Amino acid sequence: MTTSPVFSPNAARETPVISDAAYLGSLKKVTQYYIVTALLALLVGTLMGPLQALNYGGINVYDTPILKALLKSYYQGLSLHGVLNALVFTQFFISGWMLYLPARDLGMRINMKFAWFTYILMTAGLLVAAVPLLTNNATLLYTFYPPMEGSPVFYIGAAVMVGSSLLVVGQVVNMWLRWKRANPGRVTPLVAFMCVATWMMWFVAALGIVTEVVFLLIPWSLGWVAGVDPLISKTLFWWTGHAIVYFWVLPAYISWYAFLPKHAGGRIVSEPLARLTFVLFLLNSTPVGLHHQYADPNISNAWKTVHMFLTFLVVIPSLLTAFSVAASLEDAARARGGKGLFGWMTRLPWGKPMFAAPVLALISFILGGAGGVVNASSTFAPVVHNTAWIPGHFHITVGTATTLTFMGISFWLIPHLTGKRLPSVRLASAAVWTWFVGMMVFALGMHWQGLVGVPRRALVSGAAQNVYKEMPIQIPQMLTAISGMILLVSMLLYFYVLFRMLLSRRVDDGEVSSPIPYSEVISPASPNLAGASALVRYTEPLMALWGVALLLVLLMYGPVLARLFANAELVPGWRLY
Ligand code: HAS
Ligand code: CU1
Repeated sequence: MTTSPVFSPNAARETPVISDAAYLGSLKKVTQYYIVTALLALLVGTLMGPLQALNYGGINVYDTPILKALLKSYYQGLSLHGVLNALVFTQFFISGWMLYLPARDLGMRINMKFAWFTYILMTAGLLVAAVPLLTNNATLLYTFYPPMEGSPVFYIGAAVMVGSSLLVVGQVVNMWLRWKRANPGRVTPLVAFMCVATWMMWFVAALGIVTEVVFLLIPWSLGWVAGVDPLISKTLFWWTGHAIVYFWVLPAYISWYAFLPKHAGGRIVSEPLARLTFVLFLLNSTPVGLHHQYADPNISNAWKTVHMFLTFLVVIPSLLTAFSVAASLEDAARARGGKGLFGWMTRLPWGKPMFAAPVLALISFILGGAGGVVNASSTFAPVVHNTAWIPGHFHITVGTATTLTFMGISFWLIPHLTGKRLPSVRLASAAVWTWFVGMMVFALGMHWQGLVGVPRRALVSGAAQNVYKEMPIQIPQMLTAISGMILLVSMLLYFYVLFRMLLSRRVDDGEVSSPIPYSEVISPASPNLAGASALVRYTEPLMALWGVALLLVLLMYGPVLARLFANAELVPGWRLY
């Protein structure tokens, strides 16, 4: 007698097989190009990091002869650091990650010519923007607020780079719609669902910055119009600028929900809940940007307050994630015999870098998220706004929650894509733990200095800055300087492991030796809409939800921008560098 395997809805998803080896190879190659370009940007960007940390440690290295030859100023170093890490590293990594995942999850063919074209266009935009950045013609920091003016080449390159990401949106949404047509009545698999929702959110978010750069900054920097209204530009910037932080962190959420349970040895708690989280982010990520502008004139307090409450609402999907991912971890630990209220945590595989990286990232995000709620509260905001507290906040959100998770992903994704092997688990682990410790110490030093009143984006270590010598900041300054050195060690370890891996010999095709780490599920979504719960049915129509997201942001920004346009005042540009 033979028994056929029983299909279990709780089983881990099997990646649909792609039999066309040439196509699969090309898909993997383009993904690898995105990821490696991203990591090269991270390498250059993070090299600048210790310089900024030393500045906030009271040590001015920008005056040393070597740096003077390479960088014109502290501000050029800071601009490179911010643009390369926050804008370039993230966008390239995410474009590769969230193109590859849905293509594999849905088993759909994508047009590889278009995929390569998009990669090349994005890279061309980056290279064009890099020229003025490196030659001190776009020392504008990563927010490039006008009336500070840079070379038009910078704005054009940046527009091409960001615009290319919208082509990826088109390609992924198109692939999903084709899958829907081929599979009527089916529920979109979770990973693809999360990717599509994130790309849709990014499209709604990107409209602000694209409008700003294409219609305001490029014509102005080319001298076609007399001036620019700084407040309109800044408002369009933060339309995108808040939601971009979710564009950076949701790809990490995807790995926390879908893959971390597997690394831990546990299960996804609930697919319907994960879908709800992503729909809440799709709807609510963008209409909150005024929490960056509490101090700005000509925006009414009423609208600032509305955006504040909407910000508090967008915390909810992060809290859902916190509870659900913590439950996955507890499930894993108890399955390995973990006991007690907290004792189970000792049973988690802390020595495994693919596990430790995302979990340490999550731990840092508890503090980063709590700090975010402080920033968003209009009563606290005046205390922390524009102080060193803010870089403290974003180094434990994008700098750790996102970056450390992406490092962890690279330890399995690069072997998966290239068929090579992670050369050293110990060194990879050391990189992960030192990144976590370095960032926690950095965040402590910077939050502390911010509370004392040290401003952000200032050459506080400069010889003329005597005022800081009087402040009680010796201890946090010391912590900040030390953290920069810990992070330098971490970076060297990480890139050593990465390059050794990339330069090693290919062993196989990576499909079996390093598969996509799908996890088992405790509470799965039914594969068919007919049998699915209400939560699954209401979250499935992403096209309609996309429309609602767009409408919401128009409602929450329309009146604010209308008033700004009615009072527009064009001012000429400045070059302060
Ligand atoms: Fe923020 C400024 C508010 C999240 C990044 N933010 C910034 C800037 C950046 C940034 C780059 O309201 C600087 C911009 C500039 O240059 O001016 N932020 C928030 C709020 C959230 C938030 C309310 N931020 C992020 C994320 C970022 C990011 C995510 C990047 C990825 N932020 C602000 C505000 C400002 C701001 C103001 C302007 C400040 C000013 O004055 O200029 C929320 O989304 C946070 C919600 C998150 C949580 C945490 C949930 C915890 C989780 C972890 C669970 C842990 C587990 C591990 C499961 C509530 C999910 C357990 C472990 C075991 C071992 C068991
Ligand atoms: Cu924000």
